[in-house]
Amino acid sequence: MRTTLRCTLLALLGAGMLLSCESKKDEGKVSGPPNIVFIFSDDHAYQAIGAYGNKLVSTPNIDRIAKEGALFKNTFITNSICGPSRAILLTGKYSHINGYMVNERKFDATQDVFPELLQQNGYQTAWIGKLHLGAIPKGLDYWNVLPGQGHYFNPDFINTQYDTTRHKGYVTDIITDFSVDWINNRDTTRPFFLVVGQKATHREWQPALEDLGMYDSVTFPLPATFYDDYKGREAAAKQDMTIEKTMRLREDVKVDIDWGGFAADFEDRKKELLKQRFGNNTPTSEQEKQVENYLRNGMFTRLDDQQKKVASEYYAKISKEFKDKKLSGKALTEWKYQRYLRDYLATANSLDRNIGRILQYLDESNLAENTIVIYASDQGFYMGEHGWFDKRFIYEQSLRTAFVLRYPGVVKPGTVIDDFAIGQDWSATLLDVAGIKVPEGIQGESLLPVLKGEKVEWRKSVYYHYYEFPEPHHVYPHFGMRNSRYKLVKFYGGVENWELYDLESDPDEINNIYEANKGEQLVTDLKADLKALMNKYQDTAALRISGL
Ligand code: SGN
Ligand code: CA
Repeated sequence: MRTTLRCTLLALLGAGMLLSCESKKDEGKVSGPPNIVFIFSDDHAYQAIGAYGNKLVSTPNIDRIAKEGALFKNTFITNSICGPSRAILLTGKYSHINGYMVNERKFDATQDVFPELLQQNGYQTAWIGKLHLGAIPKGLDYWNVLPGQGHYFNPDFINTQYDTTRHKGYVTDIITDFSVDWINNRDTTRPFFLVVGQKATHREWQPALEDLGMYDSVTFPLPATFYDDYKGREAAAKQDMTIEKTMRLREDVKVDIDWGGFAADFEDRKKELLKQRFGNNTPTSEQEKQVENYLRNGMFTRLDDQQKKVASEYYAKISKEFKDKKLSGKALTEWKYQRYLRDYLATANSLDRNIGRILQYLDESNLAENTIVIYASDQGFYMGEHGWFDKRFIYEQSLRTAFVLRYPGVVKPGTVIDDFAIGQDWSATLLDVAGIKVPEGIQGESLLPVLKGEKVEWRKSVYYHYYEFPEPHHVYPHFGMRNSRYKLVKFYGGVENWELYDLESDPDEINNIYEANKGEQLVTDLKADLKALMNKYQDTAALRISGL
């Protein structure tokens, strides 16, 4: 039996000095509610993580969390884009209930969110880094957040006083610095809840300078579905998120970077980007300004001369290679794919390194024992599967997200969980962990029994509903359900068909077997399950559209 005694000297106004001893240790578990560090990244694909089976990358710190705690193999984000995922985390509710269905809207910040319950129960609460909700939710004592998507280099942050300040450096490092500082300066007599909202690995995948080129000697194998022809899948055929066509040579692949923001083709670039973002709609002057800012100030022009020197030397080599090779057709697409993965994974390297810094800080400050550390991505992401980048579809790579967690004394090291988790479960779980009753309205379940290995009745299927259309990636709205074997999907809003996959015989989801099974009992049963889920989660709009 080990005993840890944490003592804090508190200067109490008018009461002199008080010695407060926070918690006692029993059987390896510190008593009192645990601290919670929730590291939430952006677009970090589970396929890009060692613990999830990738042998070509190195993610020792995410792997460490999994090894010392639990790895969830089947966690699903039920509306696979950024803002909606964060709204799901905060509210524990589906998008149609919390109202945040598509990106770039204002989150209804008057609604209940679980950090407020933690706060009311003695926790100090903070959100640092990417939030992307257009509003600050209730229940946070402190925030220092990126405006919108934020920038990789020398990013601006908006703090609790609503002051915007530019900070020199690389965003993942800075968010980690702020996080460690906040923990360091907290009130040590109370537990804390901190979201470390990382921007990495969002498009345009700008690695930290020290990581540039780290994967250049690796040739990544093409996924089996890289040259998918989308046969039998009308919505998949109509998207705009392929490496071949959608991925930009300049901003994404970083050929011929416009370091000054005033390249001769500025007007053409502006037109192209406006089209990609706003389609055929006439953009408002605000939207036009956004795009101009993005081109002039967005990615590369923010770097100072020293940073620019390092990055431009590296990317000049890339541009030269590109020109020398005179690529076209498949060779060009495959070259873009390698470039994409190299920058994406190098960006992820800094993410993992900074997770390591947080783990190390917790170790060194004797906080590791009584702190739950969660690492999760806001959704999955395509790494060339189906020829794509981005997310949105109910298909596996974007439906499923990385989720590992360490909870010393409660979760056995090396736990692997197959049960289905959804983003809505996070709020329920963390309230449960803190000993707070989970409110009725939360649509997720506490994962604590599952984490403890208790035998419990658990969900056998998951419900999904995606909305954002047409821009930016022309993915038609759809809803559906997935169980351990089948996935049933209904597209609407222009593409009106159903899709059905047998994940056992077709894990890549390329054979839509809906038509072949339309009259069969299988479809009747799956539709009944889907209907039950729509009723359970009160998605009346989907019920109406489905005709079920
Ligand atoms: C931007 C990106 C899109 C991406 C969305 C949403 N375009 O619009 O590729 O899907 O963000 O991402 S870019 O030209 O600005 O890079 S999310 O993670 O915030 O949902
Ligand atoms: Ca995201």
